[in-house]
Amino acid sequence: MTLDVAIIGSGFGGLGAAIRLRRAGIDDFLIFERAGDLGGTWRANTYPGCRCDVSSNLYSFSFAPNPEWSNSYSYQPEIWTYLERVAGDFELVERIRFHHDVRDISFNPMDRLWHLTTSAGDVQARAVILATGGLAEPRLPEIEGIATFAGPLVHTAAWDDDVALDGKRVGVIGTGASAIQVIPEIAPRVDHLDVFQRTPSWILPHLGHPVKARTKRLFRFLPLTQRVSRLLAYWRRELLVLGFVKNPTRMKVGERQALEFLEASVANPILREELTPHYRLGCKRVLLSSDFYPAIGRDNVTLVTDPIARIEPGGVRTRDGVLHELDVLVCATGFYVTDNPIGEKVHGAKGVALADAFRGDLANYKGTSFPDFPNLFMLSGPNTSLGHSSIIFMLESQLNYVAEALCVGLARHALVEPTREAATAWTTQLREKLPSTVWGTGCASWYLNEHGENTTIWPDFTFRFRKATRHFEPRDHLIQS
Ligand code: N01
Repeated sequence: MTLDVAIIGSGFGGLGAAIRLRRAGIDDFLIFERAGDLGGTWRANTYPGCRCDVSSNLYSFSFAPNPEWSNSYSYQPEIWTYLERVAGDFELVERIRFHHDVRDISFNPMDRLWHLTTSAGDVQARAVILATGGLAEPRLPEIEGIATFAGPLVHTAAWDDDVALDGKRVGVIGTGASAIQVIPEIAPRVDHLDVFQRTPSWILPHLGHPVKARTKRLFRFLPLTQRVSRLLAYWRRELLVLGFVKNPTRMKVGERQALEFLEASVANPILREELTPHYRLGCKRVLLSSDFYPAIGRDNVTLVTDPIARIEPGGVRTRDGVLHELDVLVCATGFYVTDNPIGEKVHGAKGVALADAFRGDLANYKGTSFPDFPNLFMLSGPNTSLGHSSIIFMLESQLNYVAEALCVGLARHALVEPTREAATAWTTQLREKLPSTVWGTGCASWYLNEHGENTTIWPDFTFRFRKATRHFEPRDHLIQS
């Protein structure tokens, strides 16, 4: 089978790509999905409390508003349902090949096709859109003895509802975005909860609230009002760039707010000190939660700040020699981001692995395409994630460029790839800019690659990225017919 376009992944990126291709008149595509259902990260992350920290009106496709959001910041089940509805409305379900785990994607210069090896057969395509997402591969911590733990061990992104927590001694490793959502949900159910914190997070109160019936009615009957609400949310978030990027010392305003919130939430001064971050707000992702601090203050919850020495069959032993005895261990320890395994599976015209793009050794063009990877486009590619706003805005921006590039390539039976000069210019200007941003102020975060370079975050206003990707620039590309 030879397709015009193979799309890998059926989350926001893959579905958005399919819709954008159709709008551009490209209809010979299939979506390959390793799981048995669509939705990507919003299908996979089913841990209790999973919720988006960008408001619902902004965290949705611009072309598919949802007047029925029940909360101003949606929980995972509703976002997943939204994606299923979008896939149905745009007649995409029949284009998805479920249980197709893509194991290799290699370009063959002889037939000028991409050859895909999947768990359910091989496919060729003239073009490939990687929509596998940045937060797709759960990372278990590399802690000595982790495999010896005798009880159930679950990662938040591979939650197992069958693991009993009620009345058990449970440990959670991590205090990042997933941890601060799951901890308040499970703390009242368990006998005792040990929270293993390596680095405290900056936390601000969550502003989410149920959406009133009359607001939903308004959005339904006057769709413009929902667009205005989205626009306001968008611009409020763009203002954050003034601190994140332009002048990180401005983040002190947010730090004061967060410290006041901590002080109001946690009475015990020792616990408060343990929860106080000592790096610039924004350097790691800023978290929103109104129930994490109260959960940590519960009688059946212990914040463990002594570093973990190893994991043993009976629990977690910290460096002070204490064994924290556990029945269940929850790892809220994040994802392989800069070292996303998909990069090792994709090989371009010269046999080089795409993973090199993330290691910083290969220049990229607008976070989306790469020299020597003809007709291959990556959504959520290098430096297209956000610390301050909605990734959906970035995906839709990338797709404007991808759709125009594919129209040129497919119409002329041509191979399209960025020139080395254009890719180098793009990558260099970002590298020069990033060290002076908040993400370069000296904390360890998952935004940084193994060399300490930020290959994850877009360091500017998102409307600048929208402008940069609005059109395909022929002079920046090699077009080989
Ligand atoms: O992962 P994380 P996450 N020993 O990498 C700790 C999105 N998301 O799944 O900070 C001990 O943030 C690690 O400690 P440290 C969002 O983009 C969004 O929580 O490295 N601890 C940290 O505390 C988010 O940023 C939402 O010192 C270890 C935690 O584990 C991204 O997903 C909700 C350790 C990992 O935190 C990832 O979030 C959920 C070790 N060996 C996720 N290894 C919302 O929209 C790691 N840790 C709200």
